[in-house]
Parts: sequence; structure tokens; C-alpha cells
Amino acid sequence: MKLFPVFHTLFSSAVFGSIAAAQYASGQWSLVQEGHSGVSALELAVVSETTAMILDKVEHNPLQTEGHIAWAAELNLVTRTVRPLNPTSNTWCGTGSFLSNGTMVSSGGHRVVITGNAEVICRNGLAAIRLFTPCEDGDCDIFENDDVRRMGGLRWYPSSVRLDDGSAMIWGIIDMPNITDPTFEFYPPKNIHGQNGTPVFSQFLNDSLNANHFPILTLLPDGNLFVAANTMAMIFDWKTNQEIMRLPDIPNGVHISSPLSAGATLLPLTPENNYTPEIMICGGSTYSDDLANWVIGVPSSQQPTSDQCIRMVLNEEGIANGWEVEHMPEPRIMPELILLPDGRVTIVNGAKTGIAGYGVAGDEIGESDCDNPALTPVLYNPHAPAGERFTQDGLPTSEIPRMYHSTATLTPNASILLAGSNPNTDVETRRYHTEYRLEWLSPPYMEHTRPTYTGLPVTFDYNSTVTLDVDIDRDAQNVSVVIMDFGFATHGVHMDQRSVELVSELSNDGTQLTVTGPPSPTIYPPGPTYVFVLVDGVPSFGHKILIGTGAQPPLDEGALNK
Ligand SMILES: [Cu+2]
Repeated sequence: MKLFPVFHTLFSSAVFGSIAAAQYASGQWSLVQEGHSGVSALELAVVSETTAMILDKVEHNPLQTEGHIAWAAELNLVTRTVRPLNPTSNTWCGTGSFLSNGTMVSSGGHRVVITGNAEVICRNGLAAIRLFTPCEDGDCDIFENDDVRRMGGLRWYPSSVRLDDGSAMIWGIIDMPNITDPTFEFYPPKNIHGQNGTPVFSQFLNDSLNANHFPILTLLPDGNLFVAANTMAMIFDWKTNQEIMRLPDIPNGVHISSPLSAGATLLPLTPENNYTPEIMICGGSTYSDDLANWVIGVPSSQQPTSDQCIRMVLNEEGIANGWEVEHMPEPRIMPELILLPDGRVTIVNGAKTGIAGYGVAGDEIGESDCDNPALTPVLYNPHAPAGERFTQDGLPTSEIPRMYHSTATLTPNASILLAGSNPNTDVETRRYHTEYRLEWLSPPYMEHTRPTYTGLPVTFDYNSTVTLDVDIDRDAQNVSVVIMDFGFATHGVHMDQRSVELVSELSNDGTQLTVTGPPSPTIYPPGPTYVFVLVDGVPSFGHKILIGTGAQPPLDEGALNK
């Protein structure tokens, strides 16, 4: 911690760079329903300061494009209106990560299963690579050309993670009768591990079958990956293809990946905690993943889910200490864990009973395999004493179930967007129907006068400094700068969500804030970020920049052309 220089004698004890000690903004939470997504928000990612991308599966959505139904849209976060986007393959249950140059790579999907006019123009998305370079002028669209860009593997329910070299690594997993493909690959492709641009077998994915869809992936500050799926977790060195360590299993037999989905996030990395990673995973289910339990008609939408939240500090001492087990106020499957700029975690969406999916439960509701939607968010304060970290006090209850195929994300103005839900094959009007209504969940800090700043460059390189002109309350006690990756949300999994506090120092007159870029690409991988200046728990608007130089990730032409 650095003490505030002489700014005002009364406030000379103001503290910088200290989320841990921050006072959280007081006031009321609010929940507003406004806008429609046009397509159901199965996948969701903020792509610019004013826009988000929404990907659905091909179904009979109200939004139309070029004479057929749309299954992708760009949402304007300000006007809360949508325009259609035009992928050419089915985005049904794929993943997405941004690259170092700011381009998003969406990967995986499946064939079209509905009947109707979409079929003739939509390809199977199992090997799809879709590239999207965000814009704010309504003029960008998804680039997709199967002839020049496609994956080496077939991937349905994959996850992805942006690496410290600015490329994306895509893990898993098609899991259909007689086909499993427990592999990973890279985009752009690499000539690595004896595989020139083609998939690399993963022993971990093989070991963690069956319920290992959408594995949890996190880049750690030492450059390794944390990987968790089903009841297992490991530390993995992607550069050498070595499993560094198999971590203790998820406690108490809880499965944590789809279709027994938990939510997960890396807790904020800060100078105070020396950028020590700590992972948190909440919810899931103890329902057995034995294949006999997944026969149509066998599972129940009333199957209990888990209220377990677990944390582990991912260093030698933390791993030796094992998982810290806590309990949410309610059990949940498919929760979304959304990091707030103030370092707390908001747990939203999901269901209290059942499993993720549709069309399998013997007592399905409509087609939903889950029931009892979790309608009230939970706020988690990782810095509070054990036993006092969860609260639902003052958090607004929604009337909209957000269960299978729902999503949520933080937005640049620091509110949370809740979207989607459709546990059905096609657009459905019965309970639980296809959901297009959007909700905006605002933490109490949204009520306060927000700090503002100017002077952000387009790119911000490691260990470089920028000086921002800031307009903050002269009574400020606590000023810090946080960069956030809002990630890519689908199925309760949040690819690449990350919060890193930067070292910063306020000028004596309180008008300029000198900020030092992140220490290394393993602490924040090169690529898009949103920069928040926090003053006494109240964040500014998060302006978007690229961390690093904005260069594209390494390109191996040989691997690319395989
Ligand atoms: Cu899905």
C-alpha cells in the first residue's frame, strides 16, 4: 500500500491500489428489464464499449436477416437494440476467446436440428472457426470461410482460453454416441507437441469423461493453465504438454462441468496478493455421471443440486492446504460467477434442481431438464471472514428464469447484463419458454457519482506507464485501477474472465493518475481489456484498450494450412 501524498491534510491517509481494504459503495441494488436480444443468448460477450455479441443455436428466432432467421446478433448496450449478424454455421454450444489483436475467435458448434428455411444456408459448426473484429459503427460481421479457416477437431461443448502469447487454446469435447474427442488445439494453429496444426490428445479430458463438457480453463500467472472438469482438476503446462500436477478432486463428490455445471472464476489478481492466483468454483451436482444415468427418461428435473463453493490458492502452500469449502445460501446448477470491479463476485442465473440440458429428464418441464429457477442473485465477498461472505440481502429477485442456455456478463458501465434461457430444441412458448428479454442488474455503486478519466492510449504495454487525467471526489480515501476481461459466457462457464489490479499513483493535486501496465502477459494475456478507476468502491466507466502492442498472435503458416 502506498500512502497518499499531500493532497489535503484531512485525507493524507488515503490508500492506493488496495481492493482488499476497499470500502464497498453503499446503497441499493436495482434490476431493470429492458430490451430484447432478438436471438436467444446462448453465448454472450461484450465486444466493445457499446456493443455485445450474442450467439444462439439455429432456431426460429424473431430476428431475421437476409431472408432467413438469424441466430447471431450484435446488441447495442446503450440503445438496447440489436442488429443481426451472419455466421454461416450453427453456433450451437461453441466457445469464444479474444486474440491479442482484439479479434474474437468463436469456435465449435453443431449441425442444424430444426426444420425450416435456415437449413439450406447453415453449415454444421462442429469444426467451425469464426472471426469477428469488433466495431462501433454497426458495420462489422462474422467472417467465416470453411475452406481457409477450420479446426482440426470436431468440437461441441468446447472451452477456450487466451494464452500469454495472445493465441487461443481450445479444449474438448464432442461427446456423442460412439464419438469422443478428448483433445485440444490452438487458434491460430501451432506446430507443437508433434502435431502440426492438428488436435493433441489430452489424458485429462479422457480421464474426466463423461460429464466434462465446457471444462474450466484459466491462465495462471506462472504461465501454466488451471484446468477442471467433472470431479477433477490439474495444473497443465501447455508449452510442454505436461500435466504439472493433478490437484485434489472436487470435494464431496460434486461434479462441476456440464451437464452438471458449476460456475467458476479466478479471483482478482492484485499487487497486494502478489498476483497469487486463487480459483473459485460454485454449484454443480452430485448426480452420478455414469452413462446409465443419462438415458432418456432416467434423470429428474427435481434432482438436488449442490450449494458447495470451493476455493483454492494455486501455489505450493495453497495446494497443500487443499480446497476451502463453503456453502451458498441456495444450491445451484449452471450459476454464472460475475466479477465486479470492486473485487466481489455476483452469482446469478441457474436452477436449484435438475441437470443442464433438455429432452433427457423423465419429468421434463416442457423440454427442460431442470426446475426451480434461482431468481435471486448472491453477492460473495472473498475478503470477508469465512461464514460472512455470502449475502442475498438487498439483491433484487427476478421474475425471469435464466436456466439452460442463459448467460450473463459485466458490461463497460459496470452493470451486469442477464440474458437468454431456452431449455428447448427450438423456440418454445410453453414453460420454460425461450427467453429474449434482457435484464440489467445494477450494484449500489451505479447510484453514486462516478469517477471519470481521460487519456487512455489505444494499446497499453507491459510495465509501461500512462498518466490519466482524473476527475474524482477530493474526499477520496481509496483509489485504484483495475483492468478486466469480461470474457465469453456460455452454459455457466465464463471463458477468460479476469480482473487484475494495476499499480497506480495519484498526483499531489489529485488530478492525474499514473498507472503502470500489467507486469507480464501471464498475469494479463495480451488482448482487450476494460479499464476501471475505482474511488472508494465506485468504478468509473470501463474504457476499452488492448493490453500489449495490439499485434496478432504468432502465425505458423504451415500449421494454418494443414
Ligand atoms: Cu448447449
